[in-house]
Amino acid sequence: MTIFNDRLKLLKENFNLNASKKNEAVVPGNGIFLRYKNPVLTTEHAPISWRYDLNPETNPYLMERLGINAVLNPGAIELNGKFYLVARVEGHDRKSFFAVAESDNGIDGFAFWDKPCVIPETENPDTNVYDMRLVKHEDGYIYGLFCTERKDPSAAPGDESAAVAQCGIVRTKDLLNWERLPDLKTQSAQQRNVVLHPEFIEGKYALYTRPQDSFIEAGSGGGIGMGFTESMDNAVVDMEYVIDPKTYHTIKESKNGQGPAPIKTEKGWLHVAHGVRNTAAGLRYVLYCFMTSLDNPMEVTHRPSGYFLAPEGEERVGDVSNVVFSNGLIARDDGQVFIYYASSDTRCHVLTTTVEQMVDYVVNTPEDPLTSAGCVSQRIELIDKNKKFL
Ligand code: M1P
Repeated sequence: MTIFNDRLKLLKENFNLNASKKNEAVVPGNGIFLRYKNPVLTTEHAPISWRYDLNPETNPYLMERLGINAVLNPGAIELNGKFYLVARVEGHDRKSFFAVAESDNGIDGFAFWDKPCVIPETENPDTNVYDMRLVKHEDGYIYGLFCTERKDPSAAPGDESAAVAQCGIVRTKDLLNWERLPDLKTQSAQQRNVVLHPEFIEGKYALYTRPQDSFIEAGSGGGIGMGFTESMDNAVVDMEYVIDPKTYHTIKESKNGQGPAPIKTEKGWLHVAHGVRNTAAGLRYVLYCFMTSLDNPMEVTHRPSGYFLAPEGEERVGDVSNVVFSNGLIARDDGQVFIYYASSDTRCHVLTTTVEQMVDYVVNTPEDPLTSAGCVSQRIELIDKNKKFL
């Protein structure tokens, strides 16, 4: 009994210590956003009751029975002044599930609700679900679009890793009760990173998609697409129009994907997305931004060059190293912006900024000239303009 009691005391102390950790902005930052010292949500935030059998008779050593491997890629939403994340929680068993965590200030104090979300299944059960994008649509529902993964039925015998990724859809009013709708139907073999645009466009629901040929590779597909559906009760996109293609010798040369739903600003729809390139050390995921027109959300109006955020320091290491990925963002009425991102598929962080700063960054940062010579001229032009200020 003493092993059990001693361990339980230590586990509770550690949990409470982690839960009460205050966060701090890392100053001076880059003028675009502030990073924070601590991640906002990690495996350490998973309640003890999710991981341990707390009955001393059946678990005298107080062993961890159902471990949590990672807490990553959270969708985000503000409701009644509170910050909610719907995180992807991955068990030691490699399966992910969704769980809601809430905080009063969005930068620390995130606590998981008592139990993970119960997401109903369709007649074709999901093997794995992940990366939910939450959107308050003007139709009055909160939609959660996520990736549903199932074994590829055409996998060769012995191939136990080939999978088909498609877009699963749920809706809710309270993040507690989730109504499952049929999966999105598109012409693409694989779909990940599907995001609902928050407003109707010409009376239709608009979706950002990512047509892709195979599970990992974009292949001849790729790019951020846009498609339209009459209804979300049986969502069908017949045509996907690529609005932001992957591009040779850039941070999105292998593939890219829409992050959270875009923010509506006076200058246009402001997007945060991820771009991927391949290296000798594997894929490198960074975040980048772009803006689309308010009149025509399929038209990209601004493309600041390079990345907005790349993994730094300990963010560079984890289950899938050299990755930052974002599918959650909260833009408050007072102009403050909280961008949630995960590093290396392992833990969740926050960046804070404002709509004003983001718009300035996107509108006034020059575009990538796409060649070394072009980049040199661009930099010399900046240096020359700066001379009178030195
Ligand atoms: O491992 C990095 C990311 O890989 C996938 O993103 P994409 O579809 O753009 O390749 C997703 O599995 C994502 O969850 C993961 O973070």
